[in-house]
Amino acid sequence: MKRTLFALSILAGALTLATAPAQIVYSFEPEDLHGFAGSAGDGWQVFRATTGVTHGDYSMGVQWPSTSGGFRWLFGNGVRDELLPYLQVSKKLLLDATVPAGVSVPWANVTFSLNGPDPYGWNQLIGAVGLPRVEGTRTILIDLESLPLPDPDTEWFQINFGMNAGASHQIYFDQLRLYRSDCEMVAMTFDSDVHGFAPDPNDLGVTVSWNDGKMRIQSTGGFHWIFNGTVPGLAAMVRRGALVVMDVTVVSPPPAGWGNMIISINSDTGGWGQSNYTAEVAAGNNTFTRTIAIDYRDASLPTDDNPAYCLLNLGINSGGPMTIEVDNIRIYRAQVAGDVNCDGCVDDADLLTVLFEFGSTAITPADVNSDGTVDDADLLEVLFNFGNGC
Ligand SMILES: [Ca+2]
Ligand SMILES: [Ca+2]
Ligand SMILES: [Ca+2]
Repeated sequence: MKRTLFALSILAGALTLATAPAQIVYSFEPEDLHGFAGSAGDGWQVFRATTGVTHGDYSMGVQWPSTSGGFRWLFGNGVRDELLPYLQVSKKLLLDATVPAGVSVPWANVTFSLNGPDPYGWNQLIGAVGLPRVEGTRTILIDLESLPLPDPDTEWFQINFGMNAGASHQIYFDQLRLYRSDCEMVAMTFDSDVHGFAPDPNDLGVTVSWNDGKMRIQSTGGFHWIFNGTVPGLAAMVRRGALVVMDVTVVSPPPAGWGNMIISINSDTGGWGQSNYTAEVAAGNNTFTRTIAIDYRDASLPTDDNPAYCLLNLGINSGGPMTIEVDNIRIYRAQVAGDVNCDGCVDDADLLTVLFEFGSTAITPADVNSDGTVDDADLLEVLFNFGNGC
């Protein structure tokens, strides 16, 4: 086996380097943008763009009417096999969303619907996912676990984006892809305590308690920091990650129907590292559990793996009293080119995975360049990046 790998490494000079992770659902490369472009009108624009590209050559730009915010559905093209086989692998997706320089809005979010012929019909997500409000690229997590899938032989099947913002906004989407649990680094499980999380002692508007394996947060409404969650190794994890991911249950929804969360990572070497991304938590009168992610790539982080302290702070905000439970906080690893198994290091294990799946046309991370086939090009990309992150 080693000899085969060595022989292949000779071909590495011929490699055209691609940095895409596998398992991409939509890259917004084709002219028709998977159908979304047809949904424009009334001042809304949907267009192929070169801003905010994170895979390939193009992204999909969405522009609200120049003088207003508001809500609009953008409908997908209904090509079953562009979407359904992916959701059969994972009903959690990631999507890159970019706000260009000079654009900002008070709030922005997106909800989703899966749609097919009756009796499957219209299956809409409860609640929404926060979109970036200010300049920068953020990865959002779309948790569709609560939605059913249609029969595999359904005639058509589409994903629809319900766009909403508090003022005229501009967003560029790229690289809708499968969320991979392989990329999670487990940080806090709340099996026996709340990992140090507590409100400011002077803040009487919120309480934090351990409740049967979860952290329960009861707020009287408004904004509150929950400070100082930590575990050994947290600094090393956040330095290798890009998203804080957690399961949030709305136990008692706020009467005003909205609740959200921000984070700050605090360390002696990185200072107060507050992210500007806002995750939507509550939605209407609904009680439900879903996985949220908060992209912290803009936050200042500890400068080494062993600072004197590294803390995670949660800032929750709601329109009136709200009780939520938080569980299973993990850090989603940032992509390392060529790292097939997403353990952060490109080594023999990644090469072997590609070799074992050589020739496969399945949806698999072994298809490193995401072109639909596991072949020489994928092996070469692993070889070219061999040793990265180790
Ligand atoms: Ca693209
Ligand atoms: Ca690896
Ligand atoms: Ca490939």
